Amino acid sequence: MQKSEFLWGSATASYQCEGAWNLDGKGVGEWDVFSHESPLNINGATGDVSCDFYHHYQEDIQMLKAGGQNSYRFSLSWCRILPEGRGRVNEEGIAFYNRVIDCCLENGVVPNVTLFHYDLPQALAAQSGWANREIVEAFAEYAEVCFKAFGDRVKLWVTINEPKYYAYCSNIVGNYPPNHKLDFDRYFKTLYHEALASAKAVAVYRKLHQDGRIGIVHDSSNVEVAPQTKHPQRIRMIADLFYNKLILDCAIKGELPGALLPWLNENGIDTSYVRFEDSLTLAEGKVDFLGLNVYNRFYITDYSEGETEVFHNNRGAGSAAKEGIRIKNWYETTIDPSTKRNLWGREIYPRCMLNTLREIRERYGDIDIYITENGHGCYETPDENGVVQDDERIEMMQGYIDYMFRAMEEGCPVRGYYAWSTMDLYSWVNGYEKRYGLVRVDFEDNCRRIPKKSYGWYKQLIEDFQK
Ligand code: BGP
Repeated sequence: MQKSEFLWGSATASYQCEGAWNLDGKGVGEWDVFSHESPLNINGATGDVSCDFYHHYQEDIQMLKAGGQNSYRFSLSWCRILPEGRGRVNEEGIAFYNRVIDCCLENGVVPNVTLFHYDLPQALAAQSGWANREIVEAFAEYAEVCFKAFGDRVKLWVTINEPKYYAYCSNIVGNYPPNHKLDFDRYFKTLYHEALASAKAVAVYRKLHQDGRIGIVHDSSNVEVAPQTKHPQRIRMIADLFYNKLILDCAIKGELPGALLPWLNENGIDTSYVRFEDSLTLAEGKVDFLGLNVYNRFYITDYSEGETEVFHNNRGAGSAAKEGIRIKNWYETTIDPSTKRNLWGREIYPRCMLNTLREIRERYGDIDIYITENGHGCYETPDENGVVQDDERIEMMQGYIDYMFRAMEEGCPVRGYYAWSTMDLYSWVNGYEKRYGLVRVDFEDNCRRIPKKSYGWYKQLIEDFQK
């Protein structure tokens, strides 16, 4: 691969940035209902307006280009395109994404488009969402509408963003809709249906012969076992099955991990929905590439006594809540005293970039990889000139990127890197105080955009790489 072919970009997701939640025929999404009505929306923030990408997309794409970036990763809102989740197509939704895609191409920016990034149409959520097998067909239909509408210009597709993290927050932590807590049956069922839906969409894409590439995005969940753990191999195997293997084996190898069903049965977890013919669906739906969102690792140790519990901090600095999980007879996440954490309790661990890339290569061979997200969330105050001097973000991202370069030197086929996020936007349940953007958004002043120090740093890094 030529250096000039490497994709350097940044990423957003529809619900987190578009706003325009009820404009131009958009249907209602699960997150609209949650953010408007649920007492579990603890920060009270919604994506109703967010940074109003719907009306600022030209400015955002031009700014991305001016920052030296040659690709933009974004997602489509399922209910903007199919307001009821299935059936009727909203032509105004199609027209909006046509404008966004054309604007990318006019600016020499490669669109990297995700079909599903957490925002399920409410009509489908009301029928048990991802826990209902019907979703698999519904997703394949939606994918076909998108491929036919945009596939002449979009050549890089992602089926689902972070199937695992979405299933985890919706069914184990309970902070994402539909807010089930510690529901292991529903967690695995959701993941299984996501794996099948992704495979079906890949098969639809191949059938249409559109001459592009299609992948899936996994939130990299590299497992490391703490010293003094009594059963390191056993708990590593369990944590890998829990976090990684279902999605990765299905998407890359086209099959369920061999150990999965016996292990679920042994643990009394429902598998009655698994059908023999699904193995054919998975075999026909292998991806062309893997996207990895790289933020942290899972640092674990034994846990045999005490109850199963989960902790999450969606309030940041104002909260004493921890981050982690304890699963009886499996393992618990623990703290490595030598590393730092952000104010939401997440470990900052740049080396997980290298460890993840090595592990994927060892397990799955030379599948092409895009780092589809990497970034740093923090509270920010602009200086007297209105500019955010986000040295902390720069230092952190540089650390992860250096480890990415090291993996590439070892031969790991990384094809692109996307910063999370293009500009400040809604952070799921955390609201707007936790900022990730390379560009600041002044939510109090008509969503005015002001590049941060990291925007210039990223531009320079890209230029240096391309020399
Ligand atoms: C990833 C999601 C993104 C984004 C990011 C930061 O898991 O794909 O949508 O939100 O994490 O997460 P948060 O905003 O919760 O800090």
